[in-house]
Amino acid sequence: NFKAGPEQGTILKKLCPKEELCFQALMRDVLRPYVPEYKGHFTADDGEQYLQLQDLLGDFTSPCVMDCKIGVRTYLEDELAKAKEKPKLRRDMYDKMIQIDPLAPTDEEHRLKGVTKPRYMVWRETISSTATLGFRIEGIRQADGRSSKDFKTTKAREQVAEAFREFTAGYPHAIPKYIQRLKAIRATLEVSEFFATHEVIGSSLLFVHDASNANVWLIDFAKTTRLPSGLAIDHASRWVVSNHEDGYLVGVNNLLSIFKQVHQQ
Ligand code: 4IP
Ligand code: ADP
Ligand code: MN
Repeated sequence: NFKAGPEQGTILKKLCPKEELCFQALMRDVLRPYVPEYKGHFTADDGEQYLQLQDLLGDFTSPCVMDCKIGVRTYLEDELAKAKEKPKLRRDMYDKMIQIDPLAPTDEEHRLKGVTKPRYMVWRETISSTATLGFRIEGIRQADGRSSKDFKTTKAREQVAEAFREFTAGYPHAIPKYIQRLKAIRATLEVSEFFATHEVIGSSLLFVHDASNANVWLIDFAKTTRLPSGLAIDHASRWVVSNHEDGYLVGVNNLLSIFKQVHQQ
C-alpha cells in the first residue's frame, strides 16, 4: 500500500487533497506530536502525487503494530445522503458480507446480490466493537511479520481485551506506555483546535512497540472533514443524522479502560 519515501525515514501515501488539508492544519495544531510529521508533496516519475509522511516504524526494531479504527461511525453523512438519493448496489460489499455471514443479507439483498455502502458499513460496525465501544481492531502485525486482519467479529469487550493481551504478550513494558500515551492523547484532544472543528471518521490509532519502546499515533485523515461553520460536536454524544457526532472520545476512553484492565490483571 505504501512506498518508501525519497528521504530516509519517510513513506509515501497516495495523495488525497482532503487528507493533505488535515495534515497541513495538524502541523500547526497541539496534536502535532501525536501524528506523523507531514513533509509535503511528492510527485513520482509517472506523475502520481503522494503525501510524504514520517515513517512511524522508523525508530523500531522488529515492531509489533496494531491499527484500531476509532469512532462509532465509519462512513460520512454525505455517503448516507447519496445512498438515500440514488441507492447504488455494491456487489463487492455483498460478497464481503456473505463471506462472513451468509445469513446477513435480507431476502431482497440476496436477490439483488448487492447492498448499499452505508448498509454494509453499519453492518460492519455492529458485528465488530465499533458500534458499542467506539473502536475496532483492523489489523495486528507481529514482530516476525505475520499479520492478521481476522478481527471483523471481535466485538465483546473481553474479546478485545484478549486480543490486546496477545498483541502485548512478551512485551509487558508496552502496556503502561500505551496507557500514558493514550492519556496524553485524550488530554491534547480536549484542547485541540483541529479536533474541535473536525468530524473524524475512519481514522485510526496506530499502536507500535518493540522490545524497548511503545508509542501510539493518530493516522489516516482521508475521511476527516471540517465541520460546517457554527456547528460544534463533543465527539462523545450519540450520533443522529445531521449532528455529525463521530464518537471518537468514546473509542479513546474504551481503549484506555481496556488497556488498564489488561494491565491490572
Ligand atoms: C472497506 O470495508 C473499508 O471500510 C474502507 O475503509 C472503505 O474505504 C471501503 O469503502 C470499504 O469497502 P472493509 O474494511 O470491510 O473491506 P478504510 O480505507 O479506512 O479501510 P473508504 O474510502 O470509505 O475509507 P469503499 O467504498 O472504498 O469500497
Ligand atoms: P488507508 O487510507 O489506505 O487506509 P492508512 O493511512 O490507514 O491508509 O494506513 C494504512 C496502514 O499503513 C496503517 O494501518 C499502518 O499500518 C500503515 N501506516 C500508515 N501511516 C503510516 C506511517 N506514517 N508510518 C508507518 N506506517 C504507516
Ligand atoms: Mn483509510
